[in-house]
Amino acid sequence: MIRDVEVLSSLVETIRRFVHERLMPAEAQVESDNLIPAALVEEMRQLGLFGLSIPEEFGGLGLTMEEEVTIAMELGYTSPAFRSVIGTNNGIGSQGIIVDGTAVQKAYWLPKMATGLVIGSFALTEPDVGSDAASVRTTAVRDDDHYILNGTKRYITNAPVADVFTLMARTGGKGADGVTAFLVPANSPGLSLGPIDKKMGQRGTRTCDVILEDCRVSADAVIGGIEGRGFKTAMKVLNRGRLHISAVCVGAAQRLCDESVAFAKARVQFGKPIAQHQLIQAMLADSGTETFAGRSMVMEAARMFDSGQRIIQEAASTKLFCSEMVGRVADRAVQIHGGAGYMQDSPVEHFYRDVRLFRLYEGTSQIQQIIIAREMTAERR
Ligand code: COS
Repeated sequence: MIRDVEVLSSLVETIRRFVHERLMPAEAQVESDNLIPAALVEEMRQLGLFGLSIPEEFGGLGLTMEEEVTIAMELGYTSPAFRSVIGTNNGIGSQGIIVDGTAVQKAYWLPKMATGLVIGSFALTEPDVGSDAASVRTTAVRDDDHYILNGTKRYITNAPVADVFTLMARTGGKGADGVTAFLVPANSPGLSLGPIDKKMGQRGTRTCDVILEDCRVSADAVIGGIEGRGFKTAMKVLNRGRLHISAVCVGAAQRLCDESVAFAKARVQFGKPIAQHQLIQAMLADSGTETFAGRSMVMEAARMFDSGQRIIQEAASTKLFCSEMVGRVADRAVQIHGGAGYMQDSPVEHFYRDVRLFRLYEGTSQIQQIIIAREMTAERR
Protein backbone atom coordinates (compact mmCIF):
# COMPACT_ATOMS: atom_id res chain seq x y z
CA MET A 1 0.00 0.00 0.00
CA ILE A 2 1.36 3.42 -0.92
CA ARG A 3 0.78 5.75 2.03
CA ASP A 4 1.10 9.12 0.38
CA VAL A 5 0.84 9.17 -3.39
CA GLU A 6 2.07 12.77 -3.71
CA VAL A 7 5.17 12.20 -1.59
CA LEU A 8 6.02 9.06 -3.56
CA SER A 9 5.52 10.66 -6.96
CA SER A 10 7.75 13.57 -6.00
CA LEU A 11 10.41 11.11 -4.75
CA VAL A 12 10.12 9.09 -7.98
CA GLU A 13 10.41 12.32 -10.00
CA THR A 14 13.52 13.36 -8.03
CA ILE A 15 15.17 9.95 -8.52
CA ARG A 16 14.26 9.88 -12.24
CA ARG A 17 15.83 13.31 -12.73
CA PHE A 18 18.92 12.24 -10.77
CA VAL A 19 19.25 9.08 -12.91
CA HIS A 20 18.92 11.00 -16.19
CA GLU A 21 20.91 14.11 -15.30
CA ARG A 22 23.65 12.74 -13.03
CA LEU A 23 24.01 8.96 -13.37
CA MET A 24 23.43 8.24 -17.07
CA PRO A 25 26.03 10.81 -18.21
CA ALA A 26 28.58 9.04 -15.95
CA GLU A 27 27.92 5.52 -17.32
CA ALA A 28 30.79 5.54 -19.83
CA GLN A 29 33.22 6.81 -17.19
CA VAL A 30 32.17 4.08 -14.72
CA GLU A 31 32.58 1.53 -17.49
CA SER A 32 36.12 2.67 -18.34
CA ASP A 33 37.33 3.42 -14.78
CA ASN A 34 35.55 0.46 -13.14
CA LEU A 35 34.76 2.90 -10.34
CA ILE A 36 31.86 5.10 -9.28
CA PRO A 37 32.97 8.69 -8.69
CA ALA A 38 32.93 9.51 -4.96
CA ALA A 39 30.98 12.71 -5.65
CA LEU A 40 28.07 10.67 -7.04
CA VAL A 41 28.08 8.34 -4.03
CA GLU A 42 27.85 11.44 -1.85
CA GLU A 43 24.90 12.73 -3.91
CA MET A 44 23.16 9.39 -3.41
CA ARG A 45 23.75 9.73 0.30
CA GLN A 46 22.24 13.21 0.32
CA LEU A 47 19.16 11.93 -1.50
CA GLY A 48 18.59 9.33 1.23
CA LEU A 49 19.10 6.42 -1.17
CA PHE A 50 21.03 4.36 1.39
CA GLY A 51 18.04 4.21 3.70
CA LEU A 52 15.08 3.63 1.38
CA SER A 53 13.90 0.50 3.19
CA ILE A 54 15.19 1.28 6.68
CA PRO A 55 12.33 2.23 9.06
CA GLU A 56 11.83 5.95 9.73
CA GLU A 57 12.45 5.49 13.47
CA PHE A 58 16.04 4.57 12.55
CA GLY A 59 16.54 7.46 10.15
CA GLY A 60 15.55 5.80 6.88
CA LEU A 61 12.72 6.64 4.49
CA GLY A 62 10.78 3.57 5.64
CA LEU A 63 9.38 2.80 2.21
CA THR A 64 6.92 -0.03 1.76
CA MET A 65 7.95 -2.80 -0.63
CA GLU A 66 5.66 -1.36 -3.29
CA GLU A 67 7.34 2.02 -2.90
CA GLU A 68 10.83 0.50 -2.80
CA VAL A 69 10.38 -1.48 -6.04
CA THR A 70 9.02 1.65 -7.73
CA ILE A 71 12.30 3.42 -6.89
CA ALA A 72 14.39 0.34 -7.77
CA MET A 73 12.84 0.31 -11.26
CA GLU A 74 13.97 3.92 -11.74
CA LEU A 75 17.50 3.07 -10.58
CA GLY A 76 17.57 -0.01 -12.82
CA TYR A 77 17.32 2.31 -15.83
CA THR A 78 21.03 3.12 -15.52
CA SER A 79 24.16 1.01 -14.99
CA PRO A 80 23.49 -1.56 -12.24
CA ALA A 81 26.70 -0.47 -10.50
CA PHE A 82 24.99 2.66 -9.15
CA ARG A 83 22.16 0.64 -7.62
CA SER A 84 24.65 -1.83 -6.22
CA VAL A 85 26.33 0.88 -4.10
CA ILE A 86 23.10 1.44 -2.18
CA GLY A 87 21.75 -2.10 -2.68
CA THR A 88 23.27 -3.85 0.32
CA ASN A 89 22.31 -1.12 2.82
CA ASN A 90 18.71 -1.32 1.64
CA GLY A 91 18.60 -5.08 1.26
CA ILE A 92 20.76 -8.01 2.19
CA GLY A 93 23.13 -5.90 4.35
CA SER A 94 20.45 -4.42 6.63
CA GLN A 95 17.36 -6.61 6.40
CA GLY A 96 18.75 -9.35 8.67
CA ILE A 97 18.97 -6.76 11.46
CA ILE A 98 15.53 -5.34 10.62
CA VAL A 99 13.73 -8.70 10.58
CA ASP A 100 15.56 -10.57 13.34
CA GLY A 101 17.95 -8.17 15.16
CA THR A 102 17.75 -7.20 18.82
CA ALA A 103 16.64 -3.70 19.82
CA VAL A 104 20.27 -2.86 20.63
CA GLN A 105 21.53 -4.10 17.23
CA LYS A 106 18.87 -2.08 15.42
CA ALA A 107 19.56 1.08 17.38
CA TYR A 108 23.32 0.78 16.86
CA TRP A 109 23.58 -0.17 13.17
CA LEU A 110 20.48 0.99 11.33
CA PRO A 111 20.80 4.79 11.74
CA LYS A 112 24.38 4.61 10.46
CA MET A 113 23.32 2.47 7.50
CA ALA A 114 20.36 4.70 6.69
CA THR A 115 22.66 7.67 6.14
CA GLY A 116 25.25 5.62 4.24
CA LEU A 117 27.93 6.41 6.82
CA VAL A 118 28.21 2.70 7.41
CA ILE A 119 28.07 0.16 4.57
CA GLY A 120 26.48 -3.20 5.32
CA SER A 121 27.22 -6.36 3.37
CA PHE A 122 25.90 -9.94 3.33
CA ALA A 123 28.23 -12.91 3.51
CA LEU A 124 26.56 -16.27 2.85
CA THR A 125 28.29 -17.74 -0.23
CA GLU A 126 31.53 -19.69 0.21
CA PRO A 127 33.99 -21.39 -2.16
CA ASP A 128 32.08 -24.69 -1.74
CA VAL A 129 28.66 -23.35 -0.75
CA GLY A 130 26.39 -21.37 -3.07
CA SER A 131 22.97 -22.71 -3.99
CA ASP A 132 23.03 -25.18 -1.08
CA ALA A 133 22.94 -22.43 1.49
CA ALA A 134 22.27 -24.72 4.48
CA SER A 135 25.70 -26.33 4.06
CA VAL A 136 27.69 -23.32 5.30
CA ARG A 137 31.19 -24.46 6.32
CA THR A 138 32.49 -21.35 8.04
CA THR A 139 32.62 -22.16 11.75
CA ALA A 140 31.91 -20.07 14.81
CA VAL A 141 33.07 -21.51 18.13
CA ARG A 142 32.04 -19.95 21.41
CA ASP A 143 34.93 -18.75 23.57
CA ASP A 144 33.62 -17.16 26.77
CA ASP A 145 31.94 -13.91 25.75
CA HIS A 146 33.29 -14.15 22.19
CA TYR A 147 33.04 -16.38 19.12
CA ILE A 148 36.03 -17.43 17.02
CA LEU A 149 35.20 -17.54 13.29
CA ASN A 150 37.09 -19.45 10.60
CA GLY A 151 36.30 -19.77 6.90
CA THR A 152 36.10 -17.91 3.61
CA LYS A 153 33.13 -16.05 2.12
CA ARG A 154 33.14 -15.60 -1.68
CA TYR A 155 31.85 -13.02 -4.21
CA ILE A 156 30.71 -10.73 -1.42
CA THR A 157 29.08 -7.59 -2.84
CA ASN A 158 30.45 -4.32 -1.45
CA ALA A 159 32.91 -6.22 0.78
CA PRO A 160 35.82 -3.91 -0.17
CA VAL A 161 33.90 -0.91 1.18
CA ALA A 162 31.85 -2.63 3.91
CA ASP A 163 31.94 -1.71 7.59
CA VAL A 164 29.86 -4.64 8.81
CA PHE A 165 28.86 -8.05 7.46
CA THR A 166 25.70 -10.05 8.11
CA LEU A 167 27.66 -13.29 8.05
CA MET A 168 26.42 -16.88 8.24
CA ALA A 169 28.54 -19.35 10.20
CA ARG A 170 28.00 -22.79 11.67
CA THR A 171 27.60 -22.96 15.44
CA GLY A 172 25.75 -26.28 15.58
CA GLY A 173 25.40 -29.58 13.73
CA LYS A 174 24.74 -30.18 10.04
CA GLY A 175 22.00 -28.50 8.04
CA ALA A 176 19.97 -25.32 8.29
CA ASP A 177 19.47 -25.44 12.08
CA GLY A 178 23.22 -25.31 12.70
CA VAL A 179 23.65 -21.93 10.98
CA THR A 180 23.85 -18.68 12.95
CA ALA A 181 23.82 -15.10 11.61
CA PHE A 182 26.48 -12.75 13.00
CA LEU A 183 27.10 -9.04 12.66
CA VAL A 184 30.83 -8.98 12.01
CA PRO A 185 32.51 -5.56 11.94
CA ALA A 186 34.99 -5.29 9.05
CA ASN A 187 37.72 -4.21 11.45
CA SER A 188 37.43 -7.36 13.60
CA PRO A 189 40.82 -8.93 14.38
CA GLY A 190 41.40 -11.89 12.03
CA LEU A 191 39.21 -10.56 9.19
CA SER A 192 40.88 -9.77 5.88
CA LEU A 193 39.80 -9.24 2.27
CA GLY A 194 40.91 -11.00 -0.91
CA PRO A 195 41.76 -9.18 -4.15
CA ILE A 196 38.87 -7.48 -5.96
CA ASP A 197 37.07 -9.94 -8.30
CA LYS A 198 37.38 -9.41 -12.05
CA LYS A 199 33.86 -9.82 -13.42
CA MET A 200 32.22 -10.12 -16.86
CA GLY A 201 30.15 -6.98 -16.32
CA GLN A 202 28.64 -4.64 -13.74
CA ARG A 203 31.87 -2.66 -13.80
CA GLY A 204 32.03 -0.22 -10.92
CA THR A 205 30.66 -2.80 -8.47
CA ARG A 206 33.05 -4.24 -5.94
CA THR A 207 33.10 -7.88 -4.81
CA CYS A 208 35.81 -9.95 -3.15
CA ASP A 209 36.47 -12.76 -0.68
CA VAL A 210 36.12 -12.17 3.06
CA ILE A 211 38.64 -14.31 4.92
CA LEU A 212 38.18 -15.22 8.58
CA GLU A 213 41.22 -16.56 10.42
CA ASP A 214 40.51 -16.96 14.13
CA CYS A 215 38.40 -13.85 13.77
CA ARG A 216 37.08 -12.74 17.17
CA VAL A 217 33.63 -11.21 17.52
CA SER A 218 31.72 -10.39 20.65
CA ALA A 219 28.96 -12.85 21.65
CA ASP A 220 26.40 -10.09 21.27
CA ALA A 221 27.14 -10.06 17.53
CA VAL A 222 24.65 -12.94 17.07
CA ILE A 223 21.66 -11.50 15.21
CA GLY A 224 18.67 -11.68 17.53
CA GLY A 225 20.91 -13.18 20.23
CA ILE A 226 19.82 -16.74 19.36
CA GLU A 227 21.98 -19.41 17.74
CA GLY A 228 20.66 -21.59 14.90
CA ARG A 229 18.35 -19.05 13.32
CA GLY A 230 20.78 -17.78 10.66
CA PHE A 231 19.50 -19.84 7.74
CA LYS A 232 15.95 -18.63 8.22
CA THR A 233 17.17 -15.04 8.61
CA ALA A 234 19.04 -15.42 5.31
CA MET A 235 15.97 -16.85 3.56
CA LYS A 236 13.72 -14.01 4.77
CA VAL A 237 16.29 -11.47 3.60
CA LEU A 238 16.49 -13.17 0.21
CA ASN A 239 12.68 -13.26 -0.27
CA ARG A 240 12.67 -9.49 -0.10
CA GLY A 241 15.93 -9.12 -2.02
CA ARG A 242 14.52 -11.13 -4.91
CA LEU A 243 11.71 -8.60 -5.38
CA HIS A 244 14.17 -5.70 -5.33
CA ILE A 245 16.42 -7.39 -7.93
CA SER A 246 13.38 -8.15 -10.08
CA ALA A 247 12.51 -4.45 -10.06
CA VAL A 248 16.05 -3.59 -11.15
CA CYS A 249 15.65 -6.09 -14.03
CA VAL A 250 12.45 -4.32 -15.12
CA GLY A 251 14.21 -0.94 -15.04
CA ALA A 252 17.04 -2.31 -17.18
CA ALA A 253 14.55 -3.89 -19.60
CA GLN A 254 12.77 -0.54 -19.97
CA ARG A 255 16.07 1.17 -20.75
CA LEU A 256 16.91 -1.50 -23.34
CA CYS A 257 13.46 -1.08 -24.92
CA ASP A 258 13.91 2.71 -25.07
CA GLU A 259 17.40 2.39 -26.56
CA SER A 260 16.07 -0.10 -29.12
CA VAL A 261 13.13 2.12 -30.13
CA ALA A 262 15.34 5.21 -30.48
CA PHE A 263 17.85 3.31 -32.60
CA ALA A 264 15.18 1.62 -34.75
CA LYS A 265 13.54 4.96 -35.52
CA ALA A 266 16.84 6.59 -36.51
CA ARG A 267 18.46 3.76 -38.47
CA VAL A 268 17.39 3.68 -42.11
CA GLN A 269 17.74 0.53 -44.22
CA PHE A 270 16.01 -0.40 -47.47
CA GLY A 271 14.77 3.20 -47.69
CA LYS A 272 12.93 3.43 -44.36
CA PRO A 273 13.63 3.39 -40.61
CA ILE A 274 14.14 -0.18 -39.44
CA ALA A 275 11.32 0.45 -36.89
CA GLN A 276 8.99 0.12 -39.89
CA HIS A 277 10.28 -3.34 -40.80
CA GLN A 278 8.04 -6.01 -39.40
CA LEU A 279 10.81 -8.34 -38.19
CA ILE A 280 12.23 -5.49 -36.09
CA GLN A 281 8.73 -4.60 -34.90
CA ALA A 282 8.27 -8.19 -33.71
CA MET A 283 11.39 -7.92 -31.54
CA LEU A 284 10.31 -4.53 -30.15
CA ALA A 285 6.84 -5.86 -29.42
CA ASP A 286 8.13 -8.94 -27.60
CA SER A 287 10.48 -6.82 -25.47
CA GLY A 288 7.78 -4.27 -24.65
CA THR A 289 5.31 -6.99 -23.72
CA GLU A 290 7.75 -8.89 -21.53
CA THR A 291 8.84 -5.71 -19.75
CA PHE A 292 5.21 -4.91 -18.98
CA ALA A 293 4.65 -8.46 -17.71
CA GLY A 294 7.71 -8.18 -15.45
CA ARG A 295 6.57 -4.82 -14.09
CA SER A 296 3.11 -6.20 -13.35
CA MET A 297 4.57 -9.20 -11.49
CA VAL A 298 6.89 -7.00 -9.43
CA MET A 299 4.09 -4.65 -8.39
CA GLU A 300 1.67 -7.45 -7.53
CA ALA A 301 4.25 -9.43 -5.53
CA ALA A 302 5.29 -6.24 -3.67
CA ARG A 303 1.65 -5.54 -2.75
CA MET A 304 1.31 -9.10 -1.47
CA PHE A 305 4.49 -8.64 0.58
CA ASP A 306 3.15 -5.40 2.09
CA SER A 307 -0.11 -7.06 3.05
CA GLY A 308 1.82 -9.68 5.02
CA GLN A 309 1.10 -12.61 2.72
CA ARG A 310 3.50 -15.53 2.28
CA ILE A 311 5.36 -14.66 -0.92
CA ILE A 312 8.09 -17.32 -1.12
CA GLN A 313 6.68 -18.70 -4.38
CA GLU A 314 5.78 -15.31 -5.83
CA ALA A 315 9.20 -13.79 -5.02
CA ALA A 316 10.93 -16.75 -6.68
CA SER A 317 8.59 -16.63 -9.72
CA THR A 318 9.11 -12.90 -10.11
CA LYS A 319 12.89 -13.20 -9.84
CA LEU A 320 12.92 -16.14 -12.28
CA PHE A 321 10.77 -14.36 -14.87
CA CYS A 322 12.32 -10.89 -14.60
CA SER A 323 15.97 -12.00 -14.63
CA GLU A 324 15.41 -14.33 -17.61
CA MET A 325 13.23 -11.73 -19.32
CA VAL A 326 15.85 -8.96 -19.17
CA GLY A 327 18.38 -11.37 -20.68
CA ARG A 328 16.07 -11.88 -23.68
CA VAL A 329 15.39 -8.15 -23.95
CA ALA A 330 19.14 -7.38 -23.87
CA ASP A 331 19.80 -9.99 -26.54
CA ARG A 332 17.12 -8.47 -28.80
CA ALA A 333 18.47 -4.97 -28.13
CA VAL A 334 21.89 -6.01 -29.43
CA GLN A 335 20.20 -7.67 -32.42
CA ILE A 336 18.19 -4.54 -33.25
CA HIS A 337 21.32 -2.39 -32.98
CA GLY A 338 23.25 -4.77 -35.24
CA GLY A 339 27.03 -4.19 -35.28
CA ALA A 340 26.56 -0.93 -33.34
CA GLY A 341 25.21 -2.92 -30.40
CA TYR A 342 28.41 -4.97 -30.21
CA MET A 343 30.60 -1.88 -29.80
CA GLN A 344 31.80 -0.90 -26.35
CA ASP A 345 30.58 2.69 -26.70
CA SER A 346 26.97 1.46 -26.91
CA PRO A 347 25.02 1.17 -23.65
CA VAL A 348 23.35 -2.02 -24.88
CA GLU A 349 26.78 -3.68 -25.03
CA HIS A 350 27.41 -3.20 -21.31
CA PHE A 351 23.80 -3.89 -20.32
CA TYR A 352 24.06 -7.19 -22.23
CA ARG A 353 26.94 -8.21 -19.94
CA ASP A 354 25.57 -6.52 -16.82
CA VAL A 355 22.16 -8.21 -16.79
CA ARG A 356 23.68 -11.70 -17.04
CA LEU A 357 24.42 -11.57 -13.32
CA PHE A 358 20.73 -11.24 -12.40
CA ARG A 359 20.15 -14.88 -13.34
CA LEU A 360 22.88 -15.94 -10.92
CA TYR A 361 22.89 -13.97 -7.69
CA GLU A 362 20.34 -14.05 -4.87
CA GLY A 363 19.56 -17.54 -6.16
CA THR A 364 20.08 -18.90 -9.68
CA SER A 365 17.12 -19.46 -12.00
CA GLN A 366 17.35 -23.17 -11.24
CA ILE A 367 17.10 -22.50 -7.49
CA GLN A 368 14.04 -20.31 -8.11
CA GLN A 369 12.48 -23.20 -10.06
CA ILE A 370 13.15 -25.57 -7.15
CA ILE A 371 11.57 -23.13 -4.70
CA ILE A 372 8.51 -22.56 -6.91
CA ALA A 373 7.89 -26.28 -7.49
CA ARG A 374 8.35 -27.05 -3.78
CA GLU A 375 5.86 -24.38 -2.79
CA MET A 376 3.37 -25.58 -5.42
CA THR A 377 3.56 -29.17 -4.24
CA ALA A 378 3.76 -28.54 -0.48
CA GLU A 379 1.06 -30.27 1.57
CA ARG A 380 -0.30 -27.03 3.05
CA ARG A 381 -1.64 -25.90 -0.36
N1 COS B 1 11.57 -18.02 3.36
C1 COS B 1 11.35 -18.32 4.66
N2 COS B 1 11.71 -19.51 5.23
C2 COS B 1 12.31 -20.41 4.44
C3 COS B 1 12.57 -20.17 3.07
C4 COS B 1 12.17 -18.91 2.53
N3 COS B 1 12.40 -18.60 1.26
N4 COS B 1 13.19 -21.25 2.54
C5 COS B 1 13.31 -22.14 3.53
N5 COS B 1 12.78 -21.64 4.68
C6 COS B 1 12.70 -22.32 5.98
C7 COS B 1 11.91 -23.62 5.82
O1 COS B 1 10.52 -23.38 5.99
C8 COS B 1 12.48 -24.49 6.90
O2 COS B 1 11.88 -24.14 8.12
P1 COS B 1 11.42 -25.31 9.18
O3 COS B 1 12.70 -25.97 9.59
O4 COS B 1 10.77 -24.55 10.29
O5 COS B 1 10.52 -26.21 8.42
C9 COS B 1 13.94 -24.08 6.97
O6 COS B 1 14.00 -22.74 6.41
C10 COS B 1 14.85 -25.00 6.18
O7 COS B 1 14.36 -24.99 4.84
P2 COS B 1 14.61 -26.15 3.78
O8 COS B 1 14.45 -27.48 4.44
O9 COS B 1 13.78 -25.83 2.60
O10 COS B 1 16.17 -25.97 3.48
P3 COS B 1 16.96 -26.42 2.20
O11 COS B 1 18.36 -26.63 2.56
O12 COS B 1 16.27 -27.57 1.52
O13 COS B 1 16.84 -25.08 1.28
C11 COS B 1 16.87 -23.79 -0.74
C12 COS B 1 16.95 -25.16 -0.09
C13 COS B 1 17.11 -24.04 -2.21
C14 COS B 1 15.48 -23.19 -0.53
C15 COS B 1 17.92 -22.82 -0.15
O14 COS B 1 19.16 -23.45 0.04
C16 COS B 1 18.16 -21.60 -1.03
O15 COS B 1 17.34 -20.68 -1.10
N6 COS B 1 19.30 -21.56 -1.71
C17 COS B 1 19.70 -20.41 -2.53
C18 COS B 1 20.58 -19.52 -1.74
C19 COS B 1 20.91 -18.28 -2.49
O16 COS B 1 20.05 -17.55 -2.93
N7 COS B 1 22.22 -18.03 -2.64
C20 COS B 1 22.66 -16.87 -3.33
C21 COS B 1 23.75 -16.23 -2.57
S1 COS B 1 23.22 -15.05 -1.46
S2 COS B 1 23.38 -13.37 -2.51
